[in-house]
Amino acid sequence: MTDTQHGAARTAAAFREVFGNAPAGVWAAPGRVNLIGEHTDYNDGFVMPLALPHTTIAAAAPRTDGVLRLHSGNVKGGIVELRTEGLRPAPDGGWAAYPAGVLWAMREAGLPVDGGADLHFDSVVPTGAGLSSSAALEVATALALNDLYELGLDGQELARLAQRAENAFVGVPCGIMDQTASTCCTEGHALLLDTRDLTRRQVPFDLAAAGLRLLVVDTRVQHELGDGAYAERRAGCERAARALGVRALRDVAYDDLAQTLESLADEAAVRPLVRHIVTENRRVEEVMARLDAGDPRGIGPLLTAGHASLRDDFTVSCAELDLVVEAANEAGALGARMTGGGFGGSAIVLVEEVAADDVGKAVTEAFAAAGYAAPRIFPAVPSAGARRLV
Ligand code: GAF
Repeated sequence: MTDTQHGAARTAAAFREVFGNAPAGVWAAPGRVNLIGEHTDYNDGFVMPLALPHTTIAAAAPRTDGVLRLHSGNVKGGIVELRTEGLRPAPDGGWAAYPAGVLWAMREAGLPVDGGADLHFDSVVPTGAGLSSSAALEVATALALNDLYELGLDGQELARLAQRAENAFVGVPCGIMDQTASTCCTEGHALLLDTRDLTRRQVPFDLAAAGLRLLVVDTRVQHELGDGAYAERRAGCERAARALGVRALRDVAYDDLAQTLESLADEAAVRPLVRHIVTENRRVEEVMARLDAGDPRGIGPLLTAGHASLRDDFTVSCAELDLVVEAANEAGALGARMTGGGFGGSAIVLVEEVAADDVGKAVTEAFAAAGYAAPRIFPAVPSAGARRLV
């Protein structure tokens, strides 16, 4: 039995214990890291995430009485019981707001899910680590309801509903990257997504074959997207787009950047935000070009440049993330950057496979010397997107 099969059996058994009957099915949805293209997804730009092997597993059964019962193996507090008709967006709804929000978004879209469901979740996606545990929980729910109610929605449609749940029900103004990564990534690939028209390209990303490894370094600094700083960056980008008379910052041409920044005389505060988004979209294109040219090592400096831009222009890094990048590069990494929303969470480090242990050790030592708690380090193996297990 594989780990995932074990996980499915365990989650199904837990469902039986909690709800007293067998689930109708078991589904898994992964967390992600983003290779490049950060904070571009709410600017109609480009992103390139890959799914992690870490998943949230949902065991579920349909109901007919309009009740939604939610239970998590990761959270104390027992069963959360709600009425599907009574669901209303409410701040501070706790973990249950994510799955409840998905059912709410489906009802809002006119989908026939009124009967409700019983859902039990088990997750190994680290929470608060910038690895999209929220999206994994939403997508596992969406996939389960899609099958239980035979809705026939595809991965992108489910991702949109999951994003709507997070935006309108949970109250986090995130973009579409994390939910799409969870539904649409495939094993051995990074996913190039144009967040304007949602066209996707699966980009082969076989690091092991190239003798490389991508490390995730979880700083264990808890990141919290709902705390306002993310919304502030998003509002700043939207203000800049309005001031420039473009639909979104994606429409600012890289070659016109200097002129564009100059034209923002009355909005000097948003200049660095514009510079980050425009140069970051360019870096996604350059990473793509290097990978297409069979030069995965060549993406290293682009990752590090992306980090500098997030640190200095977008100001969403923190001391611990900066230290990962600095220590890893000093120890011989090919490149490194924070990944995800920032303000804590995780960084990714591209290394030669033979140097991976030494680089990891150097980062851990640098953390100890700075008086930080030891980071958690593991390889990011490009894995499958959300799927039915049983
Ligand atoms: C978070 C958000 F949820 C994403 O939509 C994206 O904006 C990311 O931060 C930054 O690239 O993960």
